[in-house]
Amino acid sequence: MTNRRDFLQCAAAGLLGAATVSRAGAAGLPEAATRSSADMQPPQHPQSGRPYQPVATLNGWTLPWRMKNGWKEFHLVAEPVVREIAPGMKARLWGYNGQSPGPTIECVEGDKVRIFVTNKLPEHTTVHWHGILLPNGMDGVGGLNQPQIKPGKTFVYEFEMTKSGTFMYHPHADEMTQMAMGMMGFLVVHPKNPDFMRVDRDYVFLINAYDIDPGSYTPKINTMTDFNLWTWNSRAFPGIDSLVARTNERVRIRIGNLTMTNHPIHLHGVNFEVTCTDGGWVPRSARWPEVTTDVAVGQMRAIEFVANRPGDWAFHCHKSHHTMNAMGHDVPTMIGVDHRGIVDKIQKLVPDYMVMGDRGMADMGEMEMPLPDNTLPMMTGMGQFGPIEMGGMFTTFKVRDKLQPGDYKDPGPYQYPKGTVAYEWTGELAEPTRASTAKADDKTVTVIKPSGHGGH
Ligand SMILES: [Cu+2]
Repeated sequence: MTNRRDFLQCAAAGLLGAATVSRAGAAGLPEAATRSSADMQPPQHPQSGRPYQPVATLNGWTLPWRMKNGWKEFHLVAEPVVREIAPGMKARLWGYNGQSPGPTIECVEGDKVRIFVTNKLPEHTTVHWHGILLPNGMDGVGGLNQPQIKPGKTFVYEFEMTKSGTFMYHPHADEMTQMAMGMMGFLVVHPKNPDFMRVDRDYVFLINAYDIDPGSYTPKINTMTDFNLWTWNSRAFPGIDSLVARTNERVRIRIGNLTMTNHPIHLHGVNFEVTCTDGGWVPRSARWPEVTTDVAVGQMRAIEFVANRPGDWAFHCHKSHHTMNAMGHDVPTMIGVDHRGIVDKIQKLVPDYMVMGDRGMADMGEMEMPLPDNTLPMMTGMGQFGPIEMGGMFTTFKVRDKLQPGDYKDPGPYQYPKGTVAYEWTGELAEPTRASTAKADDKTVTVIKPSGHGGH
C-alpha cells in the first residue's frame, strides 16, 4: 500500500536545463514525482478527464501528470537508483524517478502528451517510445533522430497517441549499459471507448535480468546471456507481488521483455489468449487458447482470461533456470554420486566441505547456509505445505470468491476445501508397470525392451 508520503515533490527550480525546454513554452516543469518503495501502488483512477480501467504495475506505480493547454504533461528523471530485488538484497541500478523500472505512463487514445526527460545520469541518454507511431524526430534514437541528452539537460518529447495499446520506453543511447542497468518502463494507452476490451483487472510488468555477483551491488553490464538474477520489474521471488482476482473476473496481464533472451511465460489454472502485442490488439478470429506464451526479446504480450477457479495458482517463466536466484552455475551435477568414504578425507583438507546435490537439489530449498552479504538464497519462498523451491521469475495468481473490487492486497494462503488436496496413499499397491527390470545402479547400459515381442 502506498501513500503520498512516498512521493517527494521535486521543485521545478531544482532542475536544470531551462534553456532546452523553453521551446515547448513551458512555464516551469511539471512535478517530477519520485518513489523508492517497491510496494505496488493500487491502480490510480484518473483525477479528471476520460474514464478508464487503470493498470496495476507489479511492485511499481503510475506517474502523475498535469494538463496544460490541452497537453498531458509528464516528467521523467533518468537517474541512479537503489532497488530492493527482494528482502535481503539491494542493487545499485539506473532507472527513472527513483526506481527501476521507471513508473508506468498511462494515457488515453487521442491524448496529446508532452514528456519532459531530465538526465541526472553520469552519461548522456535518450528515450525511445517502443511501438508508438509518432513523428520521426520524437523516436529517440540518439544520433539518428536527435542529439543525445547530456547530463544535467532536459529534453521534451511531444506526440499524439493515435492508437490504444501497450508500449514500452527505454534509452536508445549506450543501450547495452543503460538497459543492463535497469532503464525501462511501460507506457499504456487506454482505448478512447472505455467499453472496448474492458477487463476487471489489468496488470503490467517488465521482464528483466541482472548479473550481480553475490556480495556486490552493481550489475555487470557486459554479460550477454549468463545472468544470475531473473526478475519481473526488477524483483525476484519471493519479492514479486502476487496477482489477485475475484472469481469470474476478467483479467489482463501485459508482459514486456527487455532482457537478452526469450521467456515462455506460463500460468496455471486457466486457458488464456494473447489479445494484444506491442503492434496492437489481436482480432478475435486470430486468437487461440494457450497456457504458455513465449515473450521474445523486445516484445510485449497481453494475455486475457476469466479467472474461474479459486486457488493459489503458480505463474512463472518456464525456463527452470529463470526460477532460480543467484547460484553457482558451475556446481557439478552430483546426482547418484556416492560420497561415502571420501567426505572425511576431503574435510581434513577443506574443513567446510559439504556434500550437496547427491540426491537432487531439493535440499537447497531448506538448507540454511550462511550467505554472503547482499545476495538471495537460490530457491526460496515458503508455501503453506513447505518450501516452494522457486526464486526468480515466479509468483502466485490468487483467485478468491470474496474479494472487493479494487482490493489488490495479498489475501494470504488459499483455504483448500476439505478433501481437495493431493494426499498420501497408505493402502495396498498393485505392482507398477515399468519399462525395464534393470536396476538404475547397474554399471551396464540400461536397455528398454519392448514387451510382448521376441526382443533382439
Ligand atoms: Cu525466463
